[in-house]
Amino acid sequence: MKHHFAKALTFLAFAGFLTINVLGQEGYVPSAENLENREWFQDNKYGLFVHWGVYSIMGGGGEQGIAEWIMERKNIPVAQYEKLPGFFNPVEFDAAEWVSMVKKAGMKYITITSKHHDGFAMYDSKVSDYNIVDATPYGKDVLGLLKKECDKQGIKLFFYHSQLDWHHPDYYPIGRTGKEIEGRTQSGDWDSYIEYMNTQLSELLTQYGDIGGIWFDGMWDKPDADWKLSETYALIHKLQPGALVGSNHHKMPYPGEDFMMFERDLPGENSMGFNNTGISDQVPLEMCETMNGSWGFNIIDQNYKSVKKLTQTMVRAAGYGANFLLNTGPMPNGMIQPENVDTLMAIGQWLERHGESIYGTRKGPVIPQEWGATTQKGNMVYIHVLDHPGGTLEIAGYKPKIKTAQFFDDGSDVEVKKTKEGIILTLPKEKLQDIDTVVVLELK
Ligand code: FHN
Repeated sequence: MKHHFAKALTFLAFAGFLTINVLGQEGYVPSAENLENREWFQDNKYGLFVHWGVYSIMGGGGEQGIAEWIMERKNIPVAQYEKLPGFFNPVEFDAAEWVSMVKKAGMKYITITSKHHDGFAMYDSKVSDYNIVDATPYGKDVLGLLKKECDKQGIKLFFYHSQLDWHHPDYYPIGRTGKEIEGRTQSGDWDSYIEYMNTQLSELLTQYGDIGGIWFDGMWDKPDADWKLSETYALIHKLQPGALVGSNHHKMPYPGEDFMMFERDLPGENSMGFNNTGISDQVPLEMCETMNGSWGFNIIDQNYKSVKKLTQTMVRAAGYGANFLLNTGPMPNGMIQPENVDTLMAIGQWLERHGESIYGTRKGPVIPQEWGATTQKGNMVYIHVLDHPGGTLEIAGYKPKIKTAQFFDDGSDVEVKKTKEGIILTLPKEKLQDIDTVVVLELK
């Protein structure tokens, strides 16, 4: 049945009735290395998202809600925006410092923008001079420097790569964003754009050794275009069979994608209005979140989420079996915003103490509820009580048999009663922790 359906689609596509543009890499079978990396990914749980580019110089232009989109939001003509690289000189950038901060934060990988929607490459690209090495006074390949340091300190590096491009002349017809930007292309060859993008991806996959994967974004700009995902995904998997491919297209994963991401929403939630597709049970999951309200550097955005809020979001994500990718927008001088460093260090301290209940776990026997979440590793179940006044906590739907139950923090016993619906825990008020009261259950 499936086979006939695929054949019919192929026929329609050849006959010109339909453009097959969303089916991904048909017939994709992940390599053993890829499957291993998916396990690594799920075990390691927590990474740093980095939105850094020439837009950082503008710091959002003094407006909330603007950062890496400033070219679009302020309709900066292409010719004027092209002056920005001339001012980009992040002399304080210190890859070793970034990576050791990441390690102290308890993060295990970094996902950094190799190119955002403005089309500027943050690495040494040979197919366009519109890159950090050729077009800025800084002249150094920050991705290369970061990769070397990541290798040294045992951190994996992923690249965020925007498929949407407000700068490239072959990104034509233009999509639904950036229509008012003066100087954008009036004609162009879409196939050449895809070739350009694939060549940049080949550079990213061959110039820096093994990378963690590619985090795509921007397909939503032209939902009906033929993105030739099959070609792009096959190329990536050929060059680095272990690299994980994911795309922020806000749909269920297409064949050839190795993980699924949720932007500023826990899996299954849809406060942003675009995460309404359900949760894949085929590939690892990841949720990304900002520390304030911006991805890139915004000089006035002081809307910082608390350490408690972010830690609890990470725990809830883990309760869905999802990774947490927490974002920072480095400043134009190359330093991480000090407020972000403080937050990262505080979450790191929590993880240093409670990491056992997060790293190496998968989602637990009960999906996240108002009161908290559960995670599981082998015969250990971790009940994360995040929001509860103390007293009795009924966990409906809990089934596994329990041998011992203890508070993670002081090892004292927890009273557990089995009921028809699940279990009831007794949580004396004095045992409650501000961020997360972890109860460890050893299973029979
Ligand atoms: O437009 C981008 C945005 O700038 C940022 O990169 C986020 C990160 O998930 N994704 C897009 C919006 O969906």
